[in-house]
Amino acid sequence: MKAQKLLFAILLLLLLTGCFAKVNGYEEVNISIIPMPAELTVTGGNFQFNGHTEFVVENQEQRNLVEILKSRFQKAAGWELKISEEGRKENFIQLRENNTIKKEAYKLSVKNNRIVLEAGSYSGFLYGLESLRQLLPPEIENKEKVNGITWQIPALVIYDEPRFQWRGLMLDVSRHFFEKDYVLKVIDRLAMLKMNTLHLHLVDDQGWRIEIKKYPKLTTLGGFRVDHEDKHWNSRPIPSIGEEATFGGFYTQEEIKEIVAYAGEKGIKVIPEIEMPAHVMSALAAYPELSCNENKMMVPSGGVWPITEIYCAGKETTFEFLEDVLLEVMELFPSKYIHVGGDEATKTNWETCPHCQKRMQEEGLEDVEELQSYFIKRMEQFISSRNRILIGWDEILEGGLAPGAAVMSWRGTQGGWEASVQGHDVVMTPGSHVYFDHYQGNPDDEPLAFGGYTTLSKVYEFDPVVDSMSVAQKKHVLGGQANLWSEYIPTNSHSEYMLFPRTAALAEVLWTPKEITSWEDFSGRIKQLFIRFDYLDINYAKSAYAVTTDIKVDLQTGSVRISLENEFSDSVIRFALNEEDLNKNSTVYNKPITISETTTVKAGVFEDGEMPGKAFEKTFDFHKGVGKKVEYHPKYHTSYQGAKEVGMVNVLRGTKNFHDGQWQAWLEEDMEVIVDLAGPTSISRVTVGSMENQGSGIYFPLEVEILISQDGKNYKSTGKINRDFKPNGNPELKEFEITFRVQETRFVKVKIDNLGNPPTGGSAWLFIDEIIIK
Ligand code: TNX
Repeated sequence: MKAQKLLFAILLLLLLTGCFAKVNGYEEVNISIIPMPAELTVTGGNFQFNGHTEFVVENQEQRNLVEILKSRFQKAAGWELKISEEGRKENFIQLRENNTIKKEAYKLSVKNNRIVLEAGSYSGFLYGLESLRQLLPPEIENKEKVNGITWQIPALVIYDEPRFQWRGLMLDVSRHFFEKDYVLKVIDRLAMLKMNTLHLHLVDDQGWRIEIKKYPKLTTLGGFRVDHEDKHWNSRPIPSIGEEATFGGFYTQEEIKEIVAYAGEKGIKVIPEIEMPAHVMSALAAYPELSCNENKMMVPSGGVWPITEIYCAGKETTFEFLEDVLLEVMELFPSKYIHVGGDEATKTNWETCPHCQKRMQEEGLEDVEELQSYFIKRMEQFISSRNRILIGWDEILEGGLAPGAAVMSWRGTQGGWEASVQGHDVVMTPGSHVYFDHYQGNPDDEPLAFGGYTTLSKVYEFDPVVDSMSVAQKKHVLGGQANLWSEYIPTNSHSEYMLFPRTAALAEVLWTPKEITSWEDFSGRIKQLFIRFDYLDINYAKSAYAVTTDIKVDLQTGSVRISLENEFSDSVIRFALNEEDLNKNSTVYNKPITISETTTVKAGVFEDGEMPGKAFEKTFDFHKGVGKKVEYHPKYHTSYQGAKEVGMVNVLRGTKNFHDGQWQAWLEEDMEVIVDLAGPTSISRVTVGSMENQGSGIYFPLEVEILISQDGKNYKSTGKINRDFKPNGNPELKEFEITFRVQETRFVKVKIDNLGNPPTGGSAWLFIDEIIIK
């Protein structure tokens, strides 16, 4: 590490003095490994591969391991490299077992005439070979022979080991089913990034995905639903009993074995998740007797909320069923951890079910939370009696955590924090940083997603260890994991798009020592990885190239300053205004653009004359209210303050991402806003922007009224718009526009009626941005 820091300092010095050709006497090298190795020292010179390079191995296992490279050279260089067990003098790659090296760690030494890879474990060798692969030119990923490549790598020494032992990804294969072959592909990509855990979410309301021999209906009935894929997830009709269910699929036990074995070869453990007691309507559709009311139901085709149809916690048969299922599951998955879900159960049925009530009495349980805790504790006893460890979502803390259980913290890191205080192991998967079902760029430019906003750089900020943890607590943090929930992800290519490149950022923060992680450095390396992704036909997102804006309103002059930003640290942004074309010769952005009239801004990140991402284009609608004083009755909610006092009049419009920092919101309350135009002003139109996202409790207004006044005391109405509540599954933006004959006025009052209490219960959010006065 020290050597690396020194090297870095020298590099920086050379960069500053304008001399970059040689480093410490050695040729400049371009090393781009993700995740960044823990310690790396460039020693000068190169190792050059040729058709006579040999692999030198000690045993059959190593023979299999070197296939990672051998097969690539075969395709991309057209060489059939030999593997032998006899030593050579030069031009070889030797694998050498060294039991003093920690599990998962490796040492790689590249000299001019030889490469030696030492490790003490299977995965250590794998990771060393993956690093070698990334040291080679990206063309090594090509499926066909590439001519004219010098297959050489810089001489260096790497000592590498992971920061965390749990480097995971969860695939939700229930909401949408993904065929075995796709799962195998994901495994390859995880291995390339030195990830070691694949968590399969095999059960949820919308589909049971693993064959269980003792309960065949789980998959024949529970694996399929009525096809409503053409509709938004949250507006799919509830299927009637007997409707034809054709959409779905499941893994046979043979396929599961194949997945587990394949993953094992790549150093990846597969953790099965069998949800309980909620998220199991697919099981109840097959075996209704496992629920409290025994209602007949179908597998739902889309969103269900709240989840009240859950397993009965009173009947013994529920536990017998689950134990049988888990026995088959444990037979198939050798993993130490068995995930039992445990999240989001609405336990209203338990409150009235005679079986559950009887159980609570007999066990002396105070409430249904304690009944859930009883449920999980019982499963924990069963699982630990089989020498496995139960892991569940952080809800399993409620009502008391089972003694040997580990916790997966998803509602932030708090659950993990609490569990670690109690001495339990935790895996951090906070929605804020590693929910890959969230948007990775501006929602207007992205495929429909669950919500949220988790950019590449945000993932890079993820740290499973919370600063406020004690040393003892930190020891309980096994690592971190990203979750790809698939409500909105119906295809393989869409799944890839959500996974990459974010999984690369995740891999680095879970592997690389925190002190040497650097977003600036990663920004450069990830672009090199993109070249590999291209060769591998990975449908990765280019969202990180998007241009975003930051707007400042100058309250003195009423002008607006638009800053253009891009999350990569070294980007060149070019821009064009109004009618001008945006191209590689457009003006390079270097300071904020000031506007004082309606202006269209086009911008993009350019690299080598190309624009890898999407072009940004937005018309900033300059209007008479911009930068004017705004009075609120009542004030916006503290959770959604937008751009505060200028939020309604800063020309920047809220997007479908309700966390985008533009929206101001009111919960259940009506709102009244007064804009003071600072002097008599002629106006004839007021437009109010709003959003609906019923899945998240956000509803369009019931009424919008515009009133004007000269003195700020006496107001007269210029018009209003009324609108009835309508169920709407899609997030939607809408403008409420009121026009009237030209009026001279100083104060504009906007009065909005909030829906208040939606028919589905709870309180309605009212989201407004912006008030456009013309
Ligand atoms: C919450 S995270 C869930 C999932 C959803 C996800 C969508 C968790 C344990 N439960 O059922 O798919 O949010 O982001």
